[in-house]
Parts: sequence; C-alpha cells; structure tokens
Amino acid sequence: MEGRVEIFYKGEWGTVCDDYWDLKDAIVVCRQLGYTTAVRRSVGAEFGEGTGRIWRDNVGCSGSESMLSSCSASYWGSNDCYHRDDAGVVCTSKLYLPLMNFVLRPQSKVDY
Ligand SMILES: [Ca+2]
Ligand SMILES: [Ca+2]
Repeated sequence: MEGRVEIFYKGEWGTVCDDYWDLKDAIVVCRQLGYTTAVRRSVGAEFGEGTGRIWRDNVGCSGSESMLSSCSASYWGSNDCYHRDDAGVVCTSKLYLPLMNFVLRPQSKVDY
C-alpha cells in the first residue's frame, strides 16, 4: 500500500508536510493503518498534492507510537508548507529482515 497521508481532524481532511518526515514517522502511520511496517517514506507530493488543510508539520515520531497523533509535531494546522510538500508512505505487511552483508570465509587455521 502506498499513498499520500491524509488526516481527518475536526471534520476536515488534511495532509502532512514532509519537513522532518522520515522512516520512523512512516512506520507509525503504516502500523496505525494495520500494516507491519513502512518500506520507505515519501516526500514532495510524490503521490499527488492534496487539497485543503495541511494539518501536521515537523512530525517527530520515535517509531514506537501507535498513532501519528501521539507523535510530536507543530500545532494542528500550523505549518510553513505547501501541498507540493505533502508527505506519503509506502507500507508493507511483509517482514523485512535487516540486510546483512557478511562474507563467509573458509577457516584456514584453527587455534586451540
Ligand atoms: Ca520525523
Ligand atoms: Ca515546517
């Protein structure tokens, strides 16, 4: 699943600015939507520009929150952004193991 993040607040749909929008923020959104995690975050209105309010700016999730509204951010509706800065997420339900880059080297000598 991927798309622009839209938040319903006080009866209005609005977007999130991509200032400080990082993977941790995206992970919280994906989990809130029922996905396992985020593959990446999206910036610069990659999934199109929203309309109306820009509800959140300077979002700072630690990654352990269960809802985006629990993360720190500028006050609702307060922002210095345009819709061309709308944030998005790419979510997945697959579990991605951390990439491990290791080399198996034949043991040429064993010390006892
Ligand atoms: Ca952030
Ligand atoms: Ca900002």
